[in-house]
Amino acid sequence: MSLTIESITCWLVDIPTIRPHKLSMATMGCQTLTIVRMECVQGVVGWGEATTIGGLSYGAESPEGIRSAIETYLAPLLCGQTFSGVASLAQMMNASVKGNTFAKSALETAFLDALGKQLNVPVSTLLGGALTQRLPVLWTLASGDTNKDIDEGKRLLAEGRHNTFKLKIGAGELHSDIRHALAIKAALGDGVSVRVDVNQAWDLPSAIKGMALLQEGGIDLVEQPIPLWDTRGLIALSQRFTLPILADEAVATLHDGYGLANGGFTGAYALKIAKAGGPVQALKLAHVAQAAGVALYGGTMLEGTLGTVASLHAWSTLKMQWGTEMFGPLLLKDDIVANPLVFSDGQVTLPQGPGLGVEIDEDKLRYYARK
Ligand code: MUC
Ligand code: MG
Repeated sequence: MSLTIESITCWLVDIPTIRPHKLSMATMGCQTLTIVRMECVQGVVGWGEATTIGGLSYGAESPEGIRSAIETYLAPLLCGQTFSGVASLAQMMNASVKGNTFAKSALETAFLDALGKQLNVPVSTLLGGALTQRLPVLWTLASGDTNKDIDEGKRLLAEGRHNTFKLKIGAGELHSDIRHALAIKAALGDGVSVRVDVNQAWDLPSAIKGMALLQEGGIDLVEQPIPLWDTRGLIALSQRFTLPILADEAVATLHDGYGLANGGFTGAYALKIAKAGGPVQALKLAHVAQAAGVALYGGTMLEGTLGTVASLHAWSTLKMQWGTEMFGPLLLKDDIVANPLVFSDGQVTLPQGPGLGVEIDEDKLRYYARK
């Protein structure tokens, strides 16, 4: 079984968010999905997606840069070539294109979707087989206003949609950010897990102060408190506090995961298909973490349904000690799919059809595509 890639088409799709989403480095009012359509000579079509957050403020690839890398370099490289699977696809992309893992992730996803359709199996089957059909999903409270976040959290708890929350801090002064987090924790109650993501905003002394207060206030997990380059600091923090650390920006590939674990990091890794270069590449990092006894968490770059489902197929093959945050589609006012994901009881259901199991609404794709 193999697939020959005939053509690759790329769109930038801009979709407004349901409310401003405030992170330490940017406030989002819109998300841009870089959508890829991969047509194969065998008659199957695969779809993939890459997203980042806040233009170039979060990561090294912008939506426009992802599209350019695909159209200028990766599509000409891959079109006309035959691949027996993701291993040879990744080998060819990596031999000619350094980095650009977001662009590679969209292409690896599209290839997996096409291969699953050709073989009439879900992508999860290609990745080892799903251990579960429903995965836990938290929600991020990040309106930028403590009372609005409390109201939103209480409403989602009452609706039963989520029972775990992540807060975005780091944009404000340390003590006011801590007050914000602890006020939300106190309002939502003891039975509700509340975590914070600092998105690299603190230096090491601030992180030591902040983590002591967060630990005492009952916060369950602190994500990427210090800059991604400070791996020594992250390891030291992970050994100093009982409050666990989730490494996000600091751990993109299996090599990062190996380095941190080898240096003595305890805690968890946020897996993201975009950071690693695709679902299969993210699973390589997961397996390094498993070998080192580091816990796992299913992370998002706030993808729409396509990227979220691609991630879910990969995460479904793993035991995720810290659950997932695959809520991206719920943050968007609309999407380009005909069959939206089903979220309920703090969980999301993995689509069952061949490939990703996602049907594209091409009218919506045309409507939202950047002209
Ligand atoms: C991040 O750094 O984790 C994930 C959830 C969310 O609200 O933002 C993203 C980015
Ligand atoms: Mg994060």
